[in-house]
Amino acid sequence: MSRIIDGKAVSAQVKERIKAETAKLKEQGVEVGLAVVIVGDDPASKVYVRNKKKACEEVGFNSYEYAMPAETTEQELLELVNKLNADEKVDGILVQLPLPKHLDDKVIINNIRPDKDVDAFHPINVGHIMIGDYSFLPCTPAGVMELIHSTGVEVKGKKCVVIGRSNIVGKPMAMLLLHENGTVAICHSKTQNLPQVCSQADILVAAVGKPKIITADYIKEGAVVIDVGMDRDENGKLCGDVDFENCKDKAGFISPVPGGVGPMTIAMLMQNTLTAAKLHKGLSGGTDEGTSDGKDRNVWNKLFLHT
Ligand code: BQF
Repeated sequence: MSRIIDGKAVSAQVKERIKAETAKLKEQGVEVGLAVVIVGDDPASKVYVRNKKKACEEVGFNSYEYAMPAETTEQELLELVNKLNADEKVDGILVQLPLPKHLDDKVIINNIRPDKDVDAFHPINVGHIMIGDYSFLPCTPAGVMELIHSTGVEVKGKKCVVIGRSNIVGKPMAMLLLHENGTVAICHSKTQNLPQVCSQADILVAAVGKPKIITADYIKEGAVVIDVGMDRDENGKLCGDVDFENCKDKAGFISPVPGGVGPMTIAMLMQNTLTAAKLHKGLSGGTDEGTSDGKDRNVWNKLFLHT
């Protein structure tokens, strides 16, 4: 029998904590600002940007939206980024990806000030994550870690399999699991015997980008299954990489799509923006009182500073 992991509920708790802290900062005259830049009119990107703006309102941040036309040139976008880099009201800068084809993500990301890079995509921040010494969390992987923590299952010593090796999800995901002393394998399109490898995992994180390809034969009885997919099924309906109905009775815990990882990604973005504001105002990164369930997870304690 499996328990369904409620990403909406966990994200609401995280946002409540951020909201309370933001209100306290406001009493001290400190405000928190996030700039959200969107280029073009990709419908999915527009939804994501709306979700981020709404979350800012919920927690009490100022949000500044910059909607640029699809024809925006690299120079124009870099000018905006430089303006935001210099703007003291802006603690975090988020450039919504993917960008239109004529724009190079890498060039844009490399020009965001690392201390405002709340997506943690700048090579400086990627390096910090690799080393395990960082202030900005990789949003989606950090959200996955929070969902795993919410199950009460400890990562230490467990077999963890991450399917997908993107710079945004798979690679940093593996690092976070490793920092918590998991034994981690990263699988991808060239992996041989994928179902057999996955079915050994105590913790399985699917970030493939193919609808419902993970079926019960990939799952170890009782495993924690986290679905990062944002796919469309044959009817055009939003679904994940995991065939939820097929897997839910075999998994011990399973996250749904929607309402699993997605809301957590947004909550972690809020967390990073708060961290950026505190760093900019010379306040500490937070208290060091440990995680929400009081368990010591070395690196995590330093990073994600629950009160
Ligand atoms: C939910 C994203 C792929 C590529 C670029 C809540 C979001 C999604 C789902 C959301 C995502 C996915 C975001 C749900 C932001 C997550 O209720 O299940 C929130 O807004 N996300 C993004 O900004 O860029 C992406 C996925």
